[in-house]
Amino acid sequence: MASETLLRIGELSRRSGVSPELLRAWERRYGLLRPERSTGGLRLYGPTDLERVRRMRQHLADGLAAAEAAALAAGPLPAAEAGSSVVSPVALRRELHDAVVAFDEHRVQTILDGVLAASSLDVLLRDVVLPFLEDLGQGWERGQVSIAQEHFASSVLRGRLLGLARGWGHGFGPRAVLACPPGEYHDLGLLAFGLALRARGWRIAYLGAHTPVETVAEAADALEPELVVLAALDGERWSEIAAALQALAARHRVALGGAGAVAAAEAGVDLLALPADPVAEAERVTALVMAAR
Ligand code: B12
Repeated sequence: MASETLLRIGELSRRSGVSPELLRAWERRYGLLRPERSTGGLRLYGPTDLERVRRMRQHLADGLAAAEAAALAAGPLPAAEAGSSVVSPVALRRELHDAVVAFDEHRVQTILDGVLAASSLDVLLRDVVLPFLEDLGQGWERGQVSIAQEHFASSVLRGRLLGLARGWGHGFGPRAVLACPPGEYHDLGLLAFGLALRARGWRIAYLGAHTPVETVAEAADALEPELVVLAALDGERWSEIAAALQALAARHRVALGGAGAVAAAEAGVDLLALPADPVAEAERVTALVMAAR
């Protein structure tokens, strides 16, 4: 197996939410995990191990005794669960779609676990989650996806992204303050942007949806971030807050993200626009800020 798909125990613990001590105990007692060894003798775990841990947790949550849960979790995995490194993003999005229309949260998490185990966060965001959300919106427009299914999908994905965001305020990298302007509740793109920045070493202060500009300004004055980003899908959001945004931009480096960003200039707000996908824009602003440092 390619070494980049193998995880050390700390990373397996982070991705699965199970402590390293408990992972070792499950490996020792039940043979749940089957790590490979690095040349230095370190245990390295693959996507199948991650999937077994996830199944173990699920069986325990369903009330099974540990030995029974481990016997089931260590059994053979269905082909699609045994690692997704050979599955295309299009196929994964189709699988996600099927899981969502069946309201199968467990399955959604399994697919995302597989992507994370087999590739990177950038791939998860850029090639799977964000295009999946767009497809979902189109399905909803065509009447193939119900509002309930759409809300279910965005809630599960939002929860998962926030889980991945745990601890993103720590560290020593450049700091970003992220928010959506008043009236804007679509924050998944902004969340993805925060994660992509975090993967590039940033510290994130996330204020989320529907945030007054004055509140963003308070946070920015307190934190002195390298970058403040407001994101909106709707280009109408800027005109009412144009003056407050310009005042903020006089004190901090401010950029606008999301599909609405390009309309800001028409509303008299002349700020750096980040209209492309969150991963590409995270790469761009990281280069900008690093060059300015
Ligand atoms: C999930 C969703 C919701 C969720 C949002 C949950 C959440 N916490 O984000 C909920 C249920 C709350 C919701 C509510 C509404 N929604 Co809605 N929603 C969607 C859906 C299905 C996905 C949105 C999404 O996250 N897409 C993923 C993003 C990342 O993709 P994107 O917006 O195309 O962004 C691209 C780039 O702009 C960039 N990007 C996006 N954000 C950012 C941020 C930064 C910093 C950067 C750098 C880049 C970046 O990345 C993307 C990939 O390139 C879309 C369908 C769609 N086609 O997008 C409808 C959609 C956006 N919603 C729509 C509507 C109409 C609404 C409601 C008005 C419905 C209602 N009647 O209540 C409300 C409005 C709420 C509000 N005032 O904001 C319309 C918007 C039409 C329009 N252009 O104005 C859409 C397009 C559905 C449709 N086809 O009609 N929605």
